[in-house]
Amino acid sequence: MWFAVITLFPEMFEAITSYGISGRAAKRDLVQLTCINPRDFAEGNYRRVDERPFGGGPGMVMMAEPLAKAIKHAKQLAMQAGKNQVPVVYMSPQGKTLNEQAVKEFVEYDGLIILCGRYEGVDERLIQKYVDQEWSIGDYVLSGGELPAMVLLDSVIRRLPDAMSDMQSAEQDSFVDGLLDCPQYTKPDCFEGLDVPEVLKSGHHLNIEKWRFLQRYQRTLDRRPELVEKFELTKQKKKWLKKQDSSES
Ligand code: 4FD
Repeated sequence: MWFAVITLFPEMFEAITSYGISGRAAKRDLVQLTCINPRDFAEGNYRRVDERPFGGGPGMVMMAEPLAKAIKHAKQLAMQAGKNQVPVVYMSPQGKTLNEQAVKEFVEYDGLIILCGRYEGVDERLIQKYVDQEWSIGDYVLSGGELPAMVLLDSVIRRLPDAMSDMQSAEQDSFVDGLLDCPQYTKPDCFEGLDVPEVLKSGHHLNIEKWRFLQRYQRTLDRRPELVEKFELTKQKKKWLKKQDSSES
């Protein structure tokens, strides 16, 4: 998948291109990521990209002109790379909140152009003319759109076909089927007086599957009850839950 990121701080994206699953995907050319610095498209000796807001008030606003030129350049690069479906995505606290379903839908595009704002955001007219989608990573404010862009990139890249080994597998993650993940254990058998649950060492695959499902279901009920309401139970899972209920009382 092809990505262009419009950012005043291109070096930050080495976090994506150099490390972990996303770094490996970039090295294997499953991911092509280009950063475009709007400062390279700014005019004058000082190459300013920010200005004081009309109407006054604190902080600065990113100017439309250098961002428009940067986005046009990104679209040219996308075309040269043979990428047709490449929406412009703006990371902002005013956007729709990202979730696993939205991430799944991003994976279907040929590429993304991701716009990172700094200061108090960008001139609204740039958004009107050039932005296709506005997304947020949650209800809090950061100093720039770069970290949110990296969150989006990581979540999309790990879902690309072949980005993860069969052992890792995005299919198994929390949220993918709507429930939270189960507890995980590894060596040693006993850590500071806490034992690994016996069933996980039994080698009985059906019992392990049952235990893991009941753990996930209980955790989700405790921590995120609103997620359980949307979860569709299979016959097997209904049976497991019923048995548990009757053995408790
Ligand atoms: N919650 C998010 C995105 C960006 C950001 C910015 C307007 C501020 C948080 C546009 C105001 C961008 C988020 C930069 N903070 N800060 O996804």
